[in-house]
Amino acid sequence: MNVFSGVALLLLGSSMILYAEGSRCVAGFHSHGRSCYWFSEMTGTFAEARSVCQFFGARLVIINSRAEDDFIRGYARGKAPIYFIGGNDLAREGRFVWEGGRPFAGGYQNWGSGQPDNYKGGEDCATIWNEIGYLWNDAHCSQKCNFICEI
Ligand SMILES: [Ca+2]
Ligand SMILES: [Ca+2]
Repeated sequence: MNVFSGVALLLLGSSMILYAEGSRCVAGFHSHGRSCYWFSEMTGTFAEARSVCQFFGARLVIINSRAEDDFIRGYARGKAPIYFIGGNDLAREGRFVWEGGRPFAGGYQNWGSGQPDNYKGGEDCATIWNEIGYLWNDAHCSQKCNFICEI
C-alpha cells in the first residue's frame, strides 16, 4: 500500500476512530509518557511521511529523552528496518533540527557510531535503522521508509 492509498483508507475510516479501552490514544497509536505514537506500516519519502503525520494532526516524532528513545527502539525492533524520525539537516548541512526547528545540538541525541555521515552526500533526514540496532542514522530524504508520528 502506498502512502496515498493509505490516507484514502484512513479518510474512509475516519468516522470510525475509536479509543482502545483504557488508553488515552486513538486506536492504532501507542501510549508512552504524555504522547501517542503511530508506527507506519506504509512507506513514503520524508516529505510524504511528514504529510501523513500532519493528516493525523500529529508530526514526525521528536525524541527528547533516553526513555522515549528506548520506547521507540523497543517497539520498532523486529518490525520495519528503517523509520524516519522528525529531524533533518536540509537547511544547513550538518546542523540537524527537529520538526519545529529546535536544534539537535545541546539536547538528547543517540546517533549510531560514525553517524551522521552524510554518506555520498545528501543524507539529510534522520532515521532509526535496524542494522545499527535502531540507533539514529542520516539517510536520503527521497528514500521510501516507514515512519513514526507523535501527537
Ligand atoms: Ca546531511
Ligand atoms: Ca548516514
